[in-house]
Parts: sequence; structure tokens; C-alpha cells
Amino acid sequence: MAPDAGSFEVWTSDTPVTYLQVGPVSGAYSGDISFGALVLEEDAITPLEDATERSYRYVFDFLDRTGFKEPIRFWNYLTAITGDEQGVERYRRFNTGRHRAFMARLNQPVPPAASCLGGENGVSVIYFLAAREAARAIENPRQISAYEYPPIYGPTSPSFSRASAHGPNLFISGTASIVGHETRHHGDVQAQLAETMENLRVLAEAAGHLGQPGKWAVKTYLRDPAYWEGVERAVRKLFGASAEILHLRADICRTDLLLEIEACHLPEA
Ligand code: 3EB
Repeated sequence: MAPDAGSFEVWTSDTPVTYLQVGPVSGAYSGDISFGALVLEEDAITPLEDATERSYRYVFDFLDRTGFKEPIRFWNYLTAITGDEQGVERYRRFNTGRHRAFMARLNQPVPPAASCLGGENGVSVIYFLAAREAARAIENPRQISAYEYPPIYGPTSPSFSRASAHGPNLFISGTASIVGHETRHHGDVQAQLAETMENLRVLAEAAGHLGQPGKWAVKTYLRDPAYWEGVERAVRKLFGASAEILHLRADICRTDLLLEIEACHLPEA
């Protein structure tokens, strides 16, 4: 279906849901999973790393309160993601703040799956899924782990795994045209799409989820909305005709990336 301004994302549960608010985090939980969301509050004088660290500490307060202590998947939507703030790119500042909060509060050997995208309007938002037990982290053999990126991308490497496997479900992080740690195919959207699909294929395969029954839910982040038809074809070719696809206009956290794609596989949905 063509993208439109009314598209949105809904998580549902087969079991009763309890809603709650912990500090600035609005959330809900059912039997084995919790969901939370908050606005990353910014003001004119607080550096983004400090605002980010504070927001992530609120997330961990929510996890402690609910007992769903282990984050398994984060989404970060950051206004002006590659914009400058006092001489340092905002995504770099974000990475520093997230890392600080994880160092202080995350009790996992590696961080869970994530996406981090930008737009030019509105506030920055973080939302997440959490559980009682940590997910299994899966890396992509074609890519260096993001948390081990060299410092050319910023003083603090991005804290995320390429995918989280939790119970029967797989959560694939935002995936782009990166091999090793480098962006491939500058300015060539077709080649970036092919490289991105190969990264997704290898990850889904490594996780043992490729070709398995169940629902694939895919979100695409496109620097130019005009990309959507070609991207949709490629996504259906890999994940099947029944994949649920949401196309979003977004800025990617590297200015040379033209698109990014994430996916969930919910075998029992
Ligand atoms: C990459 O592979 C592309 O900082 O949370 C993808 C997924 C990306 C998550 C994040 C960044 C993040 O490096 C960017």
C-alpha cells in the first residue's frame, strides 16, 4: 500500500494488559512483555548527551518498577539527528548519553537491538520492548558489531546489537548498506537497497528465522519517499508476500545512507 500520513504502528496482546506511568514513561505490560515510550525532553541549554542519559535512566526506572528488567528492543526517533549541536553532531552526543546510561544500568553483556532515525519535525521519542529475561543477541557476520565501530563515527560507539531473539520472536535492528563498518554505494539507492537486503538475509538466516512460518513486520526508513515502490518489492521478495510493511520518510544517522530497514518475525502471530 502507498505510504500516507495516517500510517501507524500498533502492538497487541492476547492476554490482559496493565497500563502504567513511571515518571515520564508511559507503558503497558501483559504476561511476558512490556512496552514503554517517552519523549526525550530537550531544552536550549542541556547537551543532548545529558538529556539522552536522563531519558534512558527513566527507562531503567520503568523496567525496575515493572519487573520487566531486560530491554530487548529500542526505537529512537531523534529530531535533527545529523544536525550540529555546539560543534558536535547530535547523533554522536546521543550515542554518548545512551552509552553512559547503559554502563550505569544495563545488566546485559551487550546491548539489545535498536533503530535510531531522524526527522525534521516534532520532539524526539524513545520507545522499547522489555521482558523478564534478556534476549539473545545476534550479530551479522558481514558487519563489525556497532558497539565496536572505530572512533571515526564518534567518540562513543552506538550501543546496539544487530538483532535480538526473544522466545520465538526475532527483532532485527535498523539495517543499512554497511559492510564491515563502512557505508557502501554512496549516492546509489538501488545498490544500497541490494546491500541492505543482503544484510537482512544473512541476519535472518544466522538467527534461523529465514523461510520459517509466521508474520514478518517490516519498517522501512526512506530518505526520499519516492524509493518506496522498489523497496517494497525487495522486502516482499525476501520476507514473502504476506509481510506487513510500513514505509516512513526519515533521516538516517549517517548522511551517506539513503535508506534503512528493520524487521520483526513473530512466528506465533
Ligand atoms: C548502522 O548499522 C546504521 O544507533 O541505535 C542502525 C540501527 C543504526 C541502530 C542506533 C544505528 C542504530 O550503524 C545505523
